[in-house]
Amino acid sequence: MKSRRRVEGTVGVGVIGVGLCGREHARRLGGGLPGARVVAVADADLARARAVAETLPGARALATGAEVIAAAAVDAVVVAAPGAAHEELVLAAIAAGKPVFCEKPLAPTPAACLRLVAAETAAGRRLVQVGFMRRYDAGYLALRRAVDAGEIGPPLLMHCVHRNATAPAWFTREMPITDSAAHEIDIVRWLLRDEVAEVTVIVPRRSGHAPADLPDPLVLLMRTRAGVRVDVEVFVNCQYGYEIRCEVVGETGTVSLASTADVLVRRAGRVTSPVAADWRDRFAGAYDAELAEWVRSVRCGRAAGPSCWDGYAAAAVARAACGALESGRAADVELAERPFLYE
Ligand code: ISE
Repeated sequence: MKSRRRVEGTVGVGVIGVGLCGREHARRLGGGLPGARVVAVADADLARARAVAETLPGARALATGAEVIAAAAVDAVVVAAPGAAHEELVLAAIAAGKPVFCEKPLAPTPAACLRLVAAETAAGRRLVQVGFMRRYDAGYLALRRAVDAGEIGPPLLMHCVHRNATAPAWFTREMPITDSAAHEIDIVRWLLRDEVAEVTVIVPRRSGHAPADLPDPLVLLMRTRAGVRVDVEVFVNCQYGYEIRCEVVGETGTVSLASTADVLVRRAGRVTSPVAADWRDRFAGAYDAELAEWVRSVRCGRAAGPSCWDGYAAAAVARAACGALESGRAADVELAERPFLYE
């Protein structure tokens, strides 16, 4: 294994892609997160890159992601461009020996993810952290600790709900799976320390608030290698807000995420509590924690958190689920052999 490259002092970060997600990462890294500062920003829309760079002292807008990766002041890279661009950018960062934080999905197909796994394996050290931020959420962490401690006995079932108020107009037929349920797929693997072996997709009557070509809501039914059954409701046009639920049923009890609202309001004969507007709101603490860990890992030269392999495994399950959506039948999930780097 090759020696690690540490970064002395403040990490100079280059952010590629400053749409919704990238802009949030840039804001966090450029303002207040200790040990990092944003030195370069790129976006397919140069005006947008310039506008974001202006809000970050010391950052400049560059025309392309390749320029960001090559810039001498850039020690590490955030890739938050659209998924189709990830492979090329992450490969370039690996080739330059620069650590990368890559938003999910790691790449659009399992084959593309495997090429990244191969490049990282050839480099001899982990350089990539994938943005599965839920692993840093206080609720999910507590849930995993309870399962690990045997508090509910061996897990048997898992029930998950993933609801968004509305999906963007560009949401494709597969995106409720590849973009939204991708988080639950990762959480199932991480929480149960197991792999998904089979997946089926059930499509109920379509909501009148969903576009005609979007199967919304839908339900993913997964079976893990150990035989745990997982159901995930994905409803990306639920209208009322952003809601995430998760319950693990074990042999002697259950453990679930508690409500994340801070207050209950009693008024005019009702008890109410607020619902998050979207994931930036619901998972704000998780985003802070994942980037803090990334910066720490860059400084000590050892990548941590969700790996390229995790990105690949999630993509493999999502691909099988997309097949199941079209066929209406259960699809097996085949995984490649896991390289030693990810043991
Ligand atoms: C979005 O891309 C995310 O990553 C959010 O966390 C998720 O809840 C949403 O459904 C996705 O579209």
